[in-house]
This record gives sequence, structure tokens and C-alpha cells, in this order.
Amino acid sequence: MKYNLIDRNLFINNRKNFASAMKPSSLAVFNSNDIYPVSADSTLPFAQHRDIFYLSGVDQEESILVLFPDCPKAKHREILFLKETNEHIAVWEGEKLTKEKAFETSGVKTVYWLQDMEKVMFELMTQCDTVYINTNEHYRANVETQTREDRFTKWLTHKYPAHSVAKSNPILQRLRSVKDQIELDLMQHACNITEKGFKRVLNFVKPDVWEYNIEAEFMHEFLNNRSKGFAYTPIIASGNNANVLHYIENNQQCKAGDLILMDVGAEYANYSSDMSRTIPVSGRFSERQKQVYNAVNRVKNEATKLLVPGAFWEEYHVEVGKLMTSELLGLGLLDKADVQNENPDWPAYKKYFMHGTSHHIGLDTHDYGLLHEPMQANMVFTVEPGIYIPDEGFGIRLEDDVVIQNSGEPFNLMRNIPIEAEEIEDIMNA
Ligand SMILES: [Mn+2]
Repeated sequence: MKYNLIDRNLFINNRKNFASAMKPSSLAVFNSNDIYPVSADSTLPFAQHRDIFYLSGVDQEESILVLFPDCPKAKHREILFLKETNEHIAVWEGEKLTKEKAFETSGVKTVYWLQDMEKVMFELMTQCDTVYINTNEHYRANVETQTREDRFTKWLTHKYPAHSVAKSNPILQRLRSVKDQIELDLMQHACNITEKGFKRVLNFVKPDVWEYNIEAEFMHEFLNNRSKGFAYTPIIASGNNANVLHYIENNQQCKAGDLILMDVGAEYANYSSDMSRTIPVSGRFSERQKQVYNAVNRVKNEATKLLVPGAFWEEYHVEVGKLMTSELLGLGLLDKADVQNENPDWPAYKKYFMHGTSHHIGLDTHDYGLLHEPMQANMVFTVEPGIYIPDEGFGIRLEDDVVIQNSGEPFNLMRNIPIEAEEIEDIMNA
């Protein structure tokens, strides 16, 4: 791991919170992700499942966490099963968690090697009535492979068919959506790394650079700051590429006079940051580009103020739609008749702004959070309005990550990343 050791009190508290939401006489199981194959002996870089990470800090393959809060044996109330390691194995396979290091990382005192799992699980299962399994119920999930968690669930429920089954996911969605201060500090750190990348890019961009040159500048800064890299596939979209919402080719040349939309964020310690900025290739916005830019920026500022405890995600989006409609009228992109005759299910503004304004962010870029429940302090959301105008050859999106506060406006984790049009121009021309 490139990141510095995380205060294990985070994981200790997370387990305590999860345990207090469990039914009596139940246990819960969480698995690492697989290492995914490419072909031959090639693999993709390991990416830990965020749930076992959230509850233990264990960032290693083939790990299992078991929580059994009212287990008659006190030492079995929290257990980690890990891949065996020792000095000899470490020479071949690299450094893995020892039992001591696993405790230091997670605060879990009982650590067994994986080969003892079936035997220990048998004892635990005879002592409980319900088993919590971890299914993926994220509103944007779209998974075709069988995960290690899925395989384990299949094995467990087949071997122990008389147990009741309960769902971990709703508990995790609630817990993970409200961030601990330790998490907010890690997310601030991720945003600060993104800021360094963006400032580097502002001093780098000039006509005729290629989109991938810009991607490389970000990566340089991220890796030098203990980030693994991008929190999600970056979008570096010049000119009309910005109007392809999921443009990730990043293989075109940036032409003088065009804008570049960049939707880029560093990860740090598995936490995401998610930023969008739109800058002029030549260092100066045209009059029209600046007019649209300032409209997007105003919508972003006003939308941010609506993120307060008690607000509902769906109603918030309706309000942002009204802000955007009024700006589009001001820009002459919509007229009054367009708005009067609009389809309430697909309002007129959606012609120029067709995606959502905000999503939870945290260990996942599109993080957990139950969208029909009211917003709470310490939830972290993106705010990312955009206006896309293929006919004029540009699209603009601006995005910050903000923390909902108990009172007042949200706290902006990206408050130090330049966003005002004049500020961007000043830096690019310095
Ligand atoms: Mn986003």
C-alpha cells in the first residue's frame, strides 16, 4: 500500500456501529474481492472490496471478516481469516499481513489463517440462527461476474440451509453514507492531491497538446503523492468530445479556441475524490464560453446551498432543474414556450443538462447512501451541473465535493481548487 497507516479507531467504530444494527444470535461475513485475471498469468491490479475495508482496513486478497456480537466465546465476536504468511512465504509472495500487523491495522484481536476457516465457521454456525450476507444493492450496480463474496454466500447458504438469512447491504448503505472525521480527513487528502494535479495541468496546457498528455500530468502528480492513481476512469474531453458524457478515449489533440472538460479525481487510501473543471486551451475563454461557464458556476453555487440536513435527493434535483432552466433562458438556449410546453417527466432543461447533479462519494466514487432517506450532516456529495452545446462545439461541467453541515452551507473539500473563470485565465497566463 502506498498510503500511510489509517487510525484503526475508524474500523473499530465502524464494526461497533454495524454490530449494533444486527439481530440477536446472528453473524455477518465479509469477503475480499478476487484478483481478476486478464489471460495467461496476467492479472488486473488488486482492488479491495470497500465493505471489508470499511469494517477492518484489511487491504489484501483472500481475507474474510466475521462479526458475531453475541457469540458465547468472547474471542470469536470478531474474527479475521487471512492468507497464511511467514518469513519464507514473504520472500516469494511479498509482504502480507501477519497476525500482529492485521491487529495493528484493524484492531481485530482474533486472526486465523484461511485454512482453518471451515472448521471455525462450523462452530460459529452452530451457535447462531441468522447469517448476514453481503449482496450488492447499489442503485447503479451492473455486475456480470460472480464475486468472491457471491461464491462464499453460495457455499455458506448451501452448507447451512436451516439458517435465516439477513442483508448487510442496507446497514452498510446507511453507515457508509455518513462519514467519520477520520474519513473526512482522508477525503480532504484525496481532494488535495487532485488540486495538485489540476494546478500542474493549468501550467501545462497549451494549443496542440493531446488529451492523453494531460492525463499523464495528473497521473504524475497522483503517484508522487502516495495515490494509486485515478479514483475512476478520467475524462479529458476537448471541444465536442465534452458532449459525449462518458468520453474516456482521451486521444485527441486540443485545438486553440476550444475548451477542455476534465472530470478527474485522485484516490487516496481507497477514498475517492471527484472533480470536474473546464478550461480554455488557449488560456482565455471567448465571450460566449465565459457566459455559459458563469451560468454553470452560478447553478453549482446555488445548488450547493440546497444540500442541508433533511433535504431529499429527488426534490433537490427538481430545485436544481429550476435553477438550470432560468440560466438556459438567460443564455437564449431555451425560450418561454419550450418551458411552458415541457414534459414534466423530461423537462426542457434536460436538452442541455441530461445527467444528475449530485451523488454520494466516499470509498466508492458513486458511494453508498439510501436516496429516499433525508440528507444528514457529514454526508459527502458531489455537485456537478453542466451545460452541453454540441451546436457550439463545447460542453462545460464544474464539480466539487462537499460535506453537509449541521448548520450553514456545506463545507467544500475543493475550496482551494481554482474555479472562477478569471482565476483560471490568470493562472494559465502567468
Ligand atoms: Mn461525479
